[in-house]
Amino acid sequence: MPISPFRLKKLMYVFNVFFDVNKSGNIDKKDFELAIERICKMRGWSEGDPHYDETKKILLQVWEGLKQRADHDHDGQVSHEEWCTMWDEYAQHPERALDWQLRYMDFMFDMEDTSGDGAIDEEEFTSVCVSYGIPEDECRTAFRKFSSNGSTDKKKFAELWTEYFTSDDPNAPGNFVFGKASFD
Ligand SMILES: [Ca+2]
Ligand SMILES: [Ca+2]
Repeated sequence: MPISPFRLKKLMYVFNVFFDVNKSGNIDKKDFELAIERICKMRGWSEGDPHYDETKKILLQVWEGLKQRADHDHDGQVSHEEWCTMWDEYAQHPERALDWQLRYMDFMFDMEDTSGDGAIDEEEFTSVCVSYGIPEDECRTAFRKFSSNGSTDKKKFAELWTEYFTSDDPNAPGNFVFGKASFD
């Protein structure tokens, strides 16, 4: 069965906003290098800081994992089609999530939980999403749509994350976990 237009929109949104940092139309190592710089700059971590090294290590592992599973034609880049194929396989068996997918999910949670108290609140979520170029109003609206009680812990985040990549229901709260408030 082909991927529904709705799920395709969600997959391409994450591709464009969170992964293809240099807007080249493909995901490759360069995007991850730029993401490392950008995230560390946002958090105030310079090279030599253990947080910098940790961020770099995790994101390069994410890239290696992504490349291994998605880059079917081995050109060192993950195309739109390769990206969507991989996530469609995930949608069919979310319980068999790949290592890099879980690692990236954890990474996003930790990045958004700036205070480190084990939950993401609206301010934390908004400041990270704004750094990805999403308008502040939209981040806040999205947060309120997926977070029923004003904060989201890691367990809830994992459920929302899975829903984002698997659900065809336009009202599923997980649709909003990447800061987009509507896919109309
Ligand atoms: Ca790119
Ligand atoms: Ca490729």
